[in-house]
This record gives sequence, structure tokens and C-alpha cells, in this order.
Amino acid sequence: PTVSVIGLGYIGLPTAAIIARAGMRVFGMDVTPHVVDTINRGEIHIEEVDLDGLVQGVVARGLLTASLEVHPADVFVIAVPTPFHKDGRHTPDVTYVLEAAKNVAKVLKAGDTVILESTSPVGTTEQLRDAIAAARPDLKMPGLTDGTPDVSIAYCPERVLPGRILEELTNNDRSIGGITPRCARKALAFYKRFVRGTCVTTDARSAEMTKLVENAFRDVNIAFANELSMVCDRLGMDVWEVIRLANRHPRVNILTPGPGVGGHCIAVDPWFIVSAAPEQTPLIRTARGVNDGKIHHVIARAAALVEANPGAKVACLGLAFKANIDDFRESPARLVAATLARRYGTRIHIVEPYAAELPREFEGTGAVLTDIDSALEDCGVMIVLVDHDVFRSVPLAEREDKAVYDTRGIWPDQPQAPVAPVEELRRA
Ligand code: SAJ
Repeated sequence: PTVSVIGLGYIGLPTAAIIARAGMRVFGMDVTPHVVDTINRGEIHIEEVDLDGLVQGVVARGLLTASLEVHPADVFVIAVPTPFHKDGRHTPDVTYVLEAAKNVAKVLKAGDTVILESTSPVGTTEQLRDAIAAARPDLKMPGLTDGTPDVSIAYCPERVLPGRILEELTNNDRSIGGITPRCARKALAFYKRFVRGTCVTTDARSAEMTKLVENAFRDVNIAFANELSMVCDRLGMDVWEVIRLANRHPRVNILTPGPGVGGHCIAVDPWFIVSAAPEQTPLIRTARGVNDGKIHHVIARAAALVEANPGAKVACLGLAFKANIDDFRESPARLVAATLARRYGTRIHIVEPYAAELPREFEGTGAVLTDIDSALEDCGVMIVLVDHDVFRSVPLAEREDKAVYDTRGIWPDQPQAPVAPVEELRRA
């Protein structure tokens, strides 16, 4: 079959490239001219391990082209963003999905399959179907006709971890939810062409909910770890030691505390469940609050350490939202570092090997970007915000005389700097 992929971002582009590698002709569509031009040159606009070579190859072989319009195809894969409204109520915004539906409807023909991959609130695949039905009354739609529908519509979320996208796109198991069982079978036949993991079919709503549940599960479990870290700070204890010991229990597996939860999924998707069932979700909502609150706890504790070492230069290690990637969007590390930069200006030295320059909000603060070796030479205070491998491997001898706040637990042998009591942090 020929395939149209709508949305060529962190999920859409790797997906398009993998489908093309499997030998199918792929037409990519994106609303941003720069993205389209870059891909058509065989280049990429995002960073992901091994993606550059793969895209270059499939574009050179004529298997992948990009354009600003949706191209007719046998299968349509929609991978557009689904943000939430920043209105305090955190309700999901599915405008981009419905916009994609309209554009697909223009070129849709009998026999085609439409698959939604974007993380979406429960019911979105049906909304997508309804939007297509409204635009194309000439086509019989699944779930809305007694006879055999003309097109198939399914929901199939991705589960890939940034930094391992190509490998996980191929090897992870997938849930495929059809509007009807027949839709699920059609989508299954498509995914089997390029996915090596097991593909399990279900209904569209269950597949939508499953995706949200997976990320909410992770958020709730990280919140538990973050809450423990704040308890241990309050009691003057080493949370890493406690977690290491507790995890020796055969049925306990506590995750790793950090400066908060970043990225584009785990801090967003739980809200889609909360807004659908507000009364039933005190736990999921509280977990969100705990993880966001951890950022402010880290700022207060870091500020206390900076002020306890007057005159010392301060290294903030890392801006990325997690280890070993160059993605700085929605990053708690970046928020902590920027807050400290605004407060302490030229004392703040940022170390981020994945950044060529500091993000815009650091402009005018006086903070500088430096490398780990210079930071170890110049800075008396070190605040670990990201667990990049290059930070983890700094030997004890080079840091044992520093005042360190390690929010990621990468230096278990580090003598701990004394922590101000939480009450004092609050006042600060
Ligand atoms: N984090 C912690 N402690 C931990 C684990 C993570 O503080 O023990 C933090 C990270 O530093 C980061 C955030 O959580 O700031 C999220 O990182 P992550 O690596 O857990 O997840 P993402 O956002 O990169 O990708 C997630 C994955 N979902 C799950 O693991 C359930 C991925 O499989 C999904 O495909 C992706 O969301 C998505 O697109 O939904």
C-alpha cells in the first residue's frame, strides 16, 4: 500500500521513515514549510539516534517525500500534537486531530484505512470518524452503517522512548483499537508489515485509555519517589540509600526522584484522564501536583545552598528533560537553572554538553554556558539537574571538596552538603 503520514514531528517522521524502509511509498505532510524542505533534502529537523541516516536513505531511494498537502494514499497515519488548554482546567485540545481529519477527508477513497497515533482523550477516534463523515457523506463510515463500511478507522498509539525511538518503533508491542473489529484487523495487517513486537487488537476507546494509563502509571510512581525525597530532606535522611534498600524487597521497585517530571507526555497525559473523570481521580491529580511541586522544592533547596556559600560560583549540571538527549522543552532542569540564573546572575555557570547556546530566557541574566571540566575547576557549588552519562562519570576526587546538591542521585559516594531545614527553605 501507499501511506500518507500527517505530522512529521518526533513520532511522525521516524514512523514515516520506518514504513518507507519496509518498502512502502510514503507521503509525509506537515504544516511547516521548513520541515517539508528539510526532509525533501534528505535531512532532519529533530535529533534522534540514527534517524538522520535512515531518512537520508529512504528519501534518496524515492520512498519518502514531504509536502504541505495531504497526498492520496491507501493508509493514513495521523501523528499530530494533542496539547491541553492552559486554562487551569487542563482540558485536552484535539483541534489538530480534527484539522487532520478534514485534510484526509479531501482525498479519502473507498478501501482506505485511517489510523490515529496521537495520544488522545477517550472518544477522539470516534470524533475523528464523525469529522470525516461530515466532510464525506458519500462514504459509508464504520459504526455508522449497517452494511460494510467503505473505510476503516483505528487508534494505535506509539510507546516509544525519546532516544530509542527507531528501536522501540520496531520492537515494542502495540495495541490497535478499531472503531469496529474489522477496522482493527485492517490496521493490524498494516502494522504487521513493519512492527516486530506483538500487535494486540481491541476497540478504539480501550486503546485510547491504555495509552493514557501507561503514562499516568509512570507519573504516579515518579511522584511517590519525589515525595519520598522531600520527606527525606525534611528528616535529614539520604533518600537514595532508603530506595536502594527498599528495592531489595522482591515486590518493591521505587523509581528515581528527580527535579520534577518533564517531557511532552508524562506531565500531560494524566490530565486527559483527570478531565474526563475529575471526581474519580484524586490520586492521579495529586501525583501531578507532587511532581510539579518538586520543582519548587528543588529551587528552594538549591537557593539555600547557593546562599550558604557566598561568593562561590555555582554549576548547574544539565538543562535537558532527561538523560543523554538534547531535548530542552518542558524541562524542570531548565526551569530550575533559569530561576537561579535570574536570582544569582553571573555566579551561575550552566553545563549542558547537548546545547550550543543557552535558551532565550537566560539572556541578560549574566549566566554563562561552560563545559564540565571548566565548571569543576571554577565552581565551588554544584547542582546536578540531569543524569547525563558525562556527569555521572566525574570521579570523586574532582568533586569531593564541592558543596553538591544532587537531585538525581548520580554521585552516591559524594559527601552530602548539609541541608537547611525545610521551614527555612519555605521562607527563602
Ligand atoms: N523521570 C524521573 N524519575 C524516573 C523516571 C523518569 O524523574 O524514575 C523523569 C525524567 O527525568 C523525565 C520524565 O520523568 O523528566 C519523563 O521521562 P521518561 O523517560 O520516563 O519518559 P518520556 O517522557 O521520555 O517517554 C514516555 C514513555 N512512557 C512510559 O515510559 C510509560 C514512552 O514510552 C512514551 O512513548 C512517551 O512517554 C510518550 O510519547 O507518551
